[in-house]
Amino acid sequence: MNQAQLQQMAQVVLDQNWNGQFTKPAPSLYPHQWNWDAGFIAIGNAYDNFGRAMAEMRHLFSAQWKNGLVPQIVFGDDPQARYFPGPGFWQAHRSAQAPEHIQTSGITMPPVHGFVLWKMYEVAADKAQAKAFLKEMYPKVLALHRYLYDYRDPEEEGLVYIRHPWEGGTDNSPIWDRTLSRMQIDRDQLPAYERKDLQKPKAAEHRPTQEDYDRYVYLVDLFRQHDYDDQKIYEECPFLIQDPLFNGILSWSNEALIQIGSLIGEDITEPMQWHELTVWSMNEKLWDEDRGIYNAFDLRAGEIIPVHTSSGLIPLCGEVPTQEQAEAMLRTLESPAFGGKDSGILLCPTYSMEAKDINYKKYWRGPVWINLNWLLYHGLMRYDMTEMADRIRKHSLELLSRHGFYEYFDPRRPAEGEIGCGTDQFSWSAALCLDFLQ
Ligand code: 9YW
Repeated sequence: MNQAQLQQMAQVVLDQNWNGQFTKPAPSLYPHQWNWDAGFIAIGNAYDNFGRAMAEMRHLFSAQWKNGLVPQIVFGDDPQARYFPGPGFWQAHRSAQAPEHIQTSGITMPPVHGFVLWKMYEVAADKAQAKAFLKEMYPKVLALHRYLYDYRDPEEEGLVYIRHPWEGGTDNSPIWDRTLSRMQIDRDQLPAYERKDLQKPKAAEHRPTQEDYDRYVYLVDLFRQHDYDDQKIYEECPFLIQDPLFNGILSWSNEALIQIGSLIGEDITEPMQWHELTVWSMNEKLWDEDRGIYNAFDLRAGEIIPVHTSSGLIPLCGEVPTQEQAEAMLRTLESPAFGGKDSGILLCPTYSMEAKDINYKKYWRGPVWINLNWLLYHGLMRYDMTEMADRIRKHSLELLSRHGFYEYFDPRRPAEGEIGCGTDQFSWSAALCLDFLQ
């Protein structure tokens, strides 16, 4: 398939998943608007459909909570939509902070919006229109970051915690295993629930387990019992994790807020302070000198989580590491753990291939995800590591053009069995393909 054909097919996926208000991440599995998906999708649309990219971001931020939180899911009104947990389970209206006119979940997601807006501006054909859009959105993204620093950084370290695996965007990442396993769940005490994500038996095998879902549900139930009060949740929640992917993305978006604020003549004192503190703390607290990667930190247990996943390499995109640290990260990427050099695998597995429990088909526990590849690509480019960046781009395009716009991929190029996994027609795979093709 040539580039023009691939581009056209990616566009078809985005068109088909657009419902007039927002782009569904996938036609049936994910029928609502998801937070970080919306950002990646807006980047893909910015090239040929700037109006839709703006509409996507406006729809997401129309559901921003009064305290600044931008929800993980904004629910659409399609009565056919089948997804658990729906608005009735979240009961976000228990919080006085939730918007009245639209239904949302009660958690957030990695704050991609700052760099998404900057990227949209960079590619915009009509700069005056794009600048006006930045002016409109800047205070909203600023309010989101302010929420994160005010409510999710209790020790004022500049490191934001997530309180649910879904907030991290990497639902069943091995990073969470230990924290989740400490949670003793009494199934009789859990609210009754029915999963809707197991309709397709093959894909169902790769999805998070029942034990995972019990814990996801337990946490949502805890949040709603506390009416989504951040302070009370902080006091009670067994899952409080400072994740390098979330904080690396936050750093990139802080930087973008500084760029945007400077361009439109806004005060940039806050993003400058945030940026400095977050970068400093990530290097002080999360950097693993021996292994050349960033770790996560379990705030509840007070301990480092030394689990080797590609999330620990994402801080490259926020220019968190020094040149020397970045070179150590490149060596990590080239090592047998991630197979970046001549190993024959497709980059980049999400979990160390040296881990005993890597599973190349299981969601966030091994497979390649296009959004993480895209973040890594940009991170490497920031340090002029063009050879590895190009390899990641090339591998991403090989996967997409040979196998389709799947949700995630088996990196081993297996002769038998599926390489494309999860749902197909996955929006961010198509959107970021369009960006990779530019
Ligand atoms: C779920 C929509 C979302 C992504 C997440 C991904 C998955 C939802 O789908 O979570 O029900 O599993 O893990 O990152 O935003 O694409």
